[in-house]
Amino acid sequence: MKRKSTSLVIAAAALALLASSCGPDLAITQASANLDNVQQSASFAIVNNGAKTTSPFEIEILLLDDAGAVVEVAYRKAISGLSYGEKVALKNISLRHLPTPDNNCLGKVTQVAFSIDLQDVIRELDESNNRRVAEVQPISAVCDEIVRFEALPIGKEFLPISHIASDGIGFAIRALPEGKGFAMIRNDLAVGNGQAMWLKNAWLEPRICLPRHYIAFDAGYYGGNIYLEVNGDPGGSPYPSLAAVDGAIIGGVAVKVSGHGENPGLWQFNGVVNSLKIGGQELAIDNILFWTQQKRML
Ligand SMILES: [Ca+2]
Ligand SMILES: [Ca+2]
Ligand SMILES: [Ca+2]
Repeated sequence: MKRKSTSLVIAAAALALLASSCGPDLAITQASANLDNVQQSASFAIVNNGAKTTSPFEIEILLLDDAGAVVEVAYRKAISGLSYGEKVALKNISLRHLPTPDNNCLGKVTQVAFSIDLQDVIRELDESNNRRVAEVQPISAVCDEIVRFEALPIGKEFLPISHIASDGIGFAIRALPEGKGFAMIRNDLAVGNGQAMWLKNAWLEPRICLPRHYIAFDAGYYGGNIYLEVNGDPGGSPYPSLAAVDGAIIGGVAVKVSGHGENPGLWQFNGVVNSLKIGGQELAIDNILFWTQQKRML
């Protein structure tokens, strides 16, 4: 009995070896989604387990409802090809730009589907390992106060003191003590989606006229000092690093921060915010959520 199972294992291994010598096999090694009231992001990692390099192909993330219907195409990327054993890992892809009143703030999304080579342009040894589905809880947050910075001109330097507006929220740009400050809209950063706000020795001050109970945004820290002022309290500003800020209570508001330039994260302000200023020497920001409901988020 034991000999038989051993020979079966050997035969299977030989078949696998033979098969792997014949072509590529793209496979998903990680697929996860944070899709809730606070975080909307996904991580996706793939590998080529076959012996041949692939030609270009696409990867895709779809948001689906209970019936499997597509609510939004969340992400699509062309991969130029993978050689044997080569991996691609995409961490914390932001989906924070997607909830809109038109799609019911993604309130019907219960599944996130990750696919490789959906058009099947690559002939693979195994076509059955190219899709994974993660279950998620539907979002119950309102989404009409997200600042996406998509309508502001790219590349223009907003010098202190400038006043700009995006998605119905006004902002003042002010100078940090380090001087020669400006803010600029860029579309060449991994932070957020599309256009993002780049702070170079500058404060970004949203004009808040009603108290907010939670504020969060995508962020990438590229170095230098971080300045914060919440409800008039500067806390320990300037903070020399993300670690120095994370977990701070400033103006009675709990602050959590993460995310460097190449691996963006989320900054969260949990508590009653009547005024907020965010200052960075090299800091990118996008998809700012201003939450008005009196509901604990964390
Ligand atoms: Ca495959
Ligand atoms: Ca295929
Ligand atoms: Ca944006």
